[in-house]
Amino acid sequence: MSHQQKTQLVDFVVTNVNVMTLDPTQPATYGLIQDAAVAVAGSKIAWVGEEADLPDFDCTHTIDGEGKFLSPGLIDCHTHLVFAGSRANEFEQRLTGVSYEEIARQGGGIISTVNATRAASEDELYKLAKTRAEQLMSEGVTSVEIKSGYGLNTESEVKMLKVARRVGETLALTVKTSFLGAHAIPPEFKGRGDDYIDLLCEEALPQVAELGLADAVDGFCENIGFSAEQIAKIFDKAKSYDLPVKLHAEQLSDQSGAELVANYQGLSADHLEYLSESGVKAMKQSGTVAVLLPGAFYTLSETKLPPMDLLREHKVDIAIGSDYNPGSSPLCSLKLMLHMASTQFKMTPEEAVKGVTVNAAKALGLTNKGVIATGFDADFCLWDIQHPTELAYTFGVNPLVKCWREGKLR
Ligand code: DI6
Ligand code: FE
Repeated sequence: MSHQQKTQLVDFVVTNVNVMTLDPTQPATYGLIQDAAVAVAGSKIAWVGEEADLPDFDCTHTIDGEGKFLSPGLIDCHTHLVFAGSRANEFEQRLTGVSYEEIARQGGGIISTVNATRAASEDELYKLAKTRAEQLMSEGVTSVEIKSGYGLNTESEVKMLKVARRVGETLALTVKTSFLGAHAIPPEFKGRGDDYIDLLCEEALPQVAELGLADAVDGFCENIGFSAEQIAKIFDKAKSYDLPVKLHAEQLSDQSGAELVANYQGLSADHLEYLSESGVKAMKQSGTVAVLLPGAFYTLSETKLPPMDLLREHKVDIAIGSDYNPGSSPLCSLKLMLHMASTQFKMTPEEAVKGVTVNAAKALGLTNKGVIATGFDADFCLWDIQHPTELAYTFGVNPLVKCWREGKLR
């Protein structure tokens, strides 16, 4: 065909692949299109469909997918990957029967990581965070959410968020940041939770917002964290800066955190082992995503499962995150979470894969990621697997062959 007749200029085409589009408009499981091709122009997907229908693009660069599987780039929508120090000692304590809550009440837990994180320089924190981000990337993660929450004063919260931003600026990784000042009461505010909330509302959050360091505002609504009333104050402040909210809710007990975050049209409610039916209904109404965190469930030897049947019955979107952190989920692998979502939460492998693609994108407000469809960002992974379910079925092998983020091979 002559040059004039060629249609659109694209940068490359991946041919001979089975594409797990995860596009809800595609009827097959995983939105699968077999014997497919994907064309990329700049940072965007220009076309996807059966290879037999591939338009005659003006393109010199073709990549043979060798019959392998292509999925959207994976999205880890809940991490605490900026921190210093280690909680190995607490791991040993918990193995002898001391609970996570007891350790927190004794001044360990989150506060132990706060002490180490406050003492670390921005460069030290960056080095630690970069290594962890690269570990996630090695298994196909192209977008990640990173929370603050181990600073617990204005200066150190700002430091953490700057580190998170720097991870996004220096690696081929999309980073969404969340301000989690309301993660725990710092030692200097012991017994004065309301005063600490005032500091967050009057000083820390305004500074973070003015510096543009947060994409969302998070909190820990729990007996060992903050009450729903205290969290509501932070959420009101977030609203005044037009920042979306999300919440660690119903992790250890039912505090009606899901209803609270739903009232604020929150992006997500996370953990949710103790979620009630009224919480589920509120989340459905507001379109708040249920982010389930099998790593924390597993590490804390939790036995109460999130209400999977209710979430399904009410058609709440379910996402899966690593919750990577030094206390309750020292597990730096989203692939492991796919496996655990299936084995522990009895999610189908397709539900689990949706949870780290299309639904994780929704949880982060990433409207142009999470599916392979025309116009979306060209974030995708080529996997050496024989069936899409292998992404959840295996662990300890890394079938990732190639990974593109916004049209560029990493
Ligand atoms: N719930 C969690 O699982 C993490 N934060 C939270 O509110 C744990 C954070 C930690 O233990 O360091
Ligand atoms: Fe968390």
